[in-house]
Amino acid sequence: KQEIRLEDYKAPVFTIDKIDLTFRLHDDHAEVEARSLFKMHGDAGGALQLDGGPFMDLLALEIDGQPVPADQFVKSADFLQIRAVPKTFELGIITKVYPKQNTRLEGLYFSGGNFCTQCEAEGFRHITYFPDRPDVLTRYMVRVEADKESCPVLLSNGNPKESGDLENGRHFAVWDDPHLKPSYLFALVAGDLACQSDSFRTASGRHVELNIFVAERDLDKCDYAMQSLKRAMVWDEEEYGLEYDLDVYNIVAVSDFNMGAMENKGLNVFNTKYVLASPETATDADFDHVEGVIGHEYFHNWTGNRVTCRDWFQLSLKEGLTVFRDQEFSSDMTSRAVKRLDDVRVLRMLQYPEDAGPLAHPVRPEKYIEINNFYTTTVYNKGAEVIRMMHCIIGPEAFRKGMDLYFERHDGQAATCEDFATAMEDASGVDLKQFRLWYSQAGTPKVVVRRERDGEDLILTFEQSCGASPGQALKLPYHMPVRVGLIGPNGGDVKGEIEGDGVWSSSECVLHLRNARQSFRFRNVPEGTVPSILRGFSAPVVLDHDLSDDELAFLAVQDSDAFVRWEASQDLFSRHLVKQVETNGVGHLPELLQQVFVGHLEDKDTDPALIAELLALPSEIALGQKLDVLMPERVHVAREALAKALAGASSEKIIALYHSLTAGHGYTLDQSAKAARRLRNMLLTYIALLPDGEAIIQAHYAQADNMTDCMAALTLIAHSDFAFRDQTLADFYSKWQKNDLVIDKWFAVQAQSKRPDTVARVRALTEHEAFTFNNPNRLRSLISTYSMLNQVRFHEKSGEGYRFLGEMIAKVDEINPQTAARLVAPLGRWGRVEEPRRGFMKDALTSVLKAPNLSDDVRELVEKSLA
Ligand code: B3K
Ligand code: ZN
Repeated sequence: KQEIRLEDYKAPVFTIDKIDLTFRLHDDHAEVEARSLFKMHGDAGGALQLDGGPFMDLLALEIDGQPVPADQFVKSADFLQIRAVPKTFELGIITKVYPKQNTRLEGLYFSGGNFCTQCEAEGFRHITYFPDRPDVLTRYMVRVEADKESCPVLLSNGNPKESGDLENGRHFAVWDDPHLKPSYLFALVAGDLACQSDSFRTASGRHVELNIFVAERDLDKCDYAMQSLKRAMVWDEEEYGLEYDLDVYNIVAVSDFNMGAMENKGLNVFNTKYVLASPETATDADFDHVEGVIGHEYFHNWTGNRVTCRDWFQLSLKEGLTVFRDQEFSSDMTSRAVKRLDDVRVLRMLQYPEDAGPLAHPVRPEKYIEINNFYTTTVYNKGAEVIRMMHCIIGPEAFRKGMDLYFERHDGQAATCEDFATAMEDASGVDLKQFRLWYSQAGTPKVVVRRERDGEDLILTFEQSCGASPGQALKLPYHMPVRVGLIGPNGGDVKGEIEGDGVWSSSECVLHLRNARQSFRFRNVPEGTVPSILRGFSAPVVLDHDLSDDELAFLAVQDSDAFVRWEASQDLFSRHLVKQVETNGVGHLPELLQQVFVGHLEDKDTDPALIAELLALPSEIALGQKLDVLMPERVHVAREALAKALAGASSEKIIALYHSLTAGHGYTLDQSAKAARRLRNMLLTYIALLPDGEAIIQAHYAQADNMTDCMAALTLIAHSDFAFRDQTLADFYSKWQKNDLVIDKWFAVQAQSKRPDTVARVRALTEHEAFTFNNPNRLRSLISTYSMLNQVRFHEKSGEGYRFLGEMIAKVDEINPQTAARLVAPLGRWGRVEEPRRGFMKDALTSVLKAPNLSDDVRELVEKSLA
């Protein structure tokens, strides 16, 4: 497959006024008739090339009702070219496809007894021949015909127009989407689905029918998704003045799905994981994810659908922006401070390694071989940080004006990241020329800040740099917003006076860092004041500061900014742990760490959910990132030792707080009940390290009346040597074996276990009766959890973890290339480890390349990972 380049972009030479699609669905195949009205512009030379795929048959090809003679067109595995077409014409195509044989889950496929589609990014070309690119927008009218008994529900985009019975027990439905859309937003669903309905009245009075379609047995698990949808609809009206624009909003949950969900116009298709939730089967984190993803897909209706992308290089235009919108929505629905920590943690755990490794690419990539490989954490999560920085730089009011201007200019169009930045610039009057480097340069910038006293003044000097990444040796300095506060000697924000580029609000200021080296002078700063730097994680960078341990301990307790408070605690723990790892020591527990830890335990004024995070030690992955060479075993041992020492030193306080949170807490989904569970389950991780921990964990498991508490205990049990370990896992399995999403958790806890036998157990689990290579959720729950989240057990010195992953990639690739490609990244991190691990990782990659019929998806990532 050929590399596609941003610089080669050419606008289409035609428009399509409308397309009429008829789907005749049958048990073992589907026939698709497409009639499109083409208008050619200028002199295109008379030829027309359409995208296609290798898995469909062409049954008929007509222009204005006349068959196109065989010598007048060429068909290959991925396109159809008609030699000469008139200026305007109706193109008629009939194709035949095989949904039940489609294990790639792209195009039209069959999942859990239902037909469904996935067209982003390039799935529509596997349904019919079409210019399958996001800048070709047209009007869709879709007729679906199927057997009435097996497929009572027939859905497509837009509004329902007509339906009725046909001969032979068949029936049909016609759907009309009045909004122009690109082919990637097309969707069809047909099957035997139950439905939960509700309704919504928009601010301007439009009545919208809301439906969530699921398997009959899951009908009792849709409430939270429905409530989340209505909350998202209200939020977008209030925050952005954006209303829904059709008469119906349909959501369908399917169990075999390559990603989280898909924002098809008026017909979102969701992974069941992000729709189904009940207290017995879903954790609090699952509920939050349902709300976030429901919001995300809903917000795409404007940022993605009404304004779409000109080409796939602009993917972050819709994804970065929509992630930013869903993060803000969740912040408003839950706790802003804790949500920010969760998002920063995800960014550092997933995006930073990507940005530092062989697969690094800019938020707006410049070339790709397989576009599905670019639905990355860089495009999504770093893309959201880019939007967040613009929001910080120009301020919330100008940002809202910029959004209005963006919709005013580009509604109904396919736009670019440049268009978005220009709208923000025009609305705010702020020059974002230098800021645009965030779109084009890859890599995580490093910012070093040093302090200096000059009489009464404090001077902060910042130095920014960014290491080389593939194809980009040298980087220019970024424009980054650095939120800074000053914490006075007695705690509390000090209002400062600043010289140069930065304005104080009540308690802080935003410094605009633009140069490689830049100083800021703060006037009349009292002795003993500690700067609070990068509040709210205002720029996605790695920060290096010169604060002492005592100053970190001070900020960990006193800072009014939750992010800096948390970060100071984490830094304090990390400093100690990195020293332990580097010296291979398991030293005593430093007094200061214990004091800070106890301070958090005794803090009665802070949200318990935030306390839980303040008490958490940095993850093994986060610690690994702080080392020049990853030493996975030492990291694991040092972290366990510190946790054990902290637990031991405060055991009574921990157990008392744990029990105080148990009392009087019936299960609810209120923020306060969720926060209490979060803290209580964090305390349980320390209790697990105490001599009498076993009994408490066993009781916690036995008494759990919800999945959050149940999983908290089961995770610890899966790590342990407790005598009841195997029996508990077996009981859990038999209790939940009919619930796929819960069984995914059962696989995941075992994949996360730090026990030395984990790699062998994970391998054995691939032979388990409940394991299947055909379901992406199941693959991720076992294989991705193991290879991405279990650092110490994946990096077994024997190389067994790497070999296992290599074998799995090759095996999954035969079934589902997109999902196989998503397993590759951990093997590309060989630059972080020493021999013999390094060689074993490269061997595993090389062995994947030897697989027969390797997909372009996997090949692209493996080759880049080896480079
Ligand atoms: N836009 C889809 C992602 C499609 C991925 C195709 N490989 C989901 C989302 O971001 O909302
Ligand atoms: Zn999205």
